[in-house]
Amino acid sequence: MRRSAWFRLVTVVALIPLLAAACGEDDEEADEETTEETEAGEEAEEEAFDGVTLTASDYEFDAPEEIHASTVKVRGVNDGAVAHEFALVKLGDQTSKEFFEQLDTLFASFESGETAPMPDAAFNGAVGVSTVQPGGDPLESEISMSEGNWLLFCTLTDEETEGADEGEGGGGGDGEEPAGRAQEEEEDEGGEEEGGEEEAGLPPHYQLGMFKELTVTGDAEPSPPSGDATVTVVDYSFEGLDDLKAGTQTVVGLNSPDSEQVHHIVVTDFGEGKTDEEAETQFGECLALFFGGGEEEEGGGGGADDSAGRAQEEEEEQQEEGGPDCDNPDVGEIPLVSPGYGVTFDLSLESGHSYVFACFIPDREGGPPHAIAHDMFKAITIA
Ligand SMILES: [Cu+2]
Repeated sequence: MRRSAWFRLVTVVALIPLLAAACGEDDEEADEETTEETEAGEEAEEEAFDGVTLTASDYEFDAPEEIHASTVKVRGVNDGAVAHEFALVKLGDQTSKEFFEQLDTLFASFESGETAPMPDAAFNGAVGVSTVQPGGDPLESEISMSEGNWLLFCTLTDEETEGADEGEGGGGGDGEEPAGRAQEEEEDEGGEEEGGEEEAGLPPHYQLGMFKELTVTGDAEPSPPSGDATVTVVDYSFEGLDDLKAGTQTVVGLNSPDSEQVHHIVVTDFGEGKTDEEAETQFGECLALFFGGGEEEEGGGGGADDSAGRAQEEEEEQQEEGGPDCDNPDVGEIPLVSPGYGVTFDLSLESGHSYVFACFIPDREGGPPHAIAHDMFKAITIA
């Protein structure tokens, strides 16, 4: 599971089954290998890496105080016992305290169903490195930065650690486990609505002091990183998907300087034998299933609860009737990226599979995610 609260921060709880993450066999094997490698050759690896290493532990960051960049190679290393992410924003005029107050307000707003405005700093500059599980393979990425004061922080709670809330976390694709997950999520949501005895008590790691201010020197403007292909997001569409190929590639996720909104990318594998149109239709049906077309009405107490329960019942019914299959693995993601900034991520695509690229971030003033409000999703079928 490689979801992150900073990316997901705007993703309504009910949508989580759609994003059921791919912590499949490949990932697990990779993690195991890495653990061995790490034990064997950690020193050598670190010397070979010519970028900036950001090291997370429970609950703090070790990172250089100063970075010179307009693009910089970063590596996120997790030395902790729980999962961490490496979110970065440019503070600009804000203090970190002001930023975190806005972030607290935003997180609290998900409980009410009325999404608060996005924090101002997210529009000055936002990039990052995804979640790294404890003992997991360090993630490397080339990211855009620009001159100024930046903040490195983690918004995950301890429950984002693999196995913390979902046993083996298989994601192999068979139907049983995702249904169990959906049930869990529903119960969690119910718990929060009714007084929140469980996870409502788990603080995001930045509230435990897991943040660090960094000074970035260099150019005033960010430069795009380079990779094998570039997927450009611009309010509110995806460009460049035709350049993606079967196999593993380094993809630049770039938010166009022409955008006014922040975006992210979540890539979901819709399997074999579909056309782009069929995959998009299925994705749209899943969105409708989870959001019920009534996201504005979900604010009122039991309303969200009922609607989540109803969505799940509908999903089960539809699956029995051959309706949309919404348990599709998430195979790639980039964090929140502000206009003009980019990050690279590794993406492995299979020939014949259809993949849907989507954005779940809301507009600056709040509101539903772009996938809902602006149909910000697009499918590509790999030759
Ligand atoms: Cu978006």
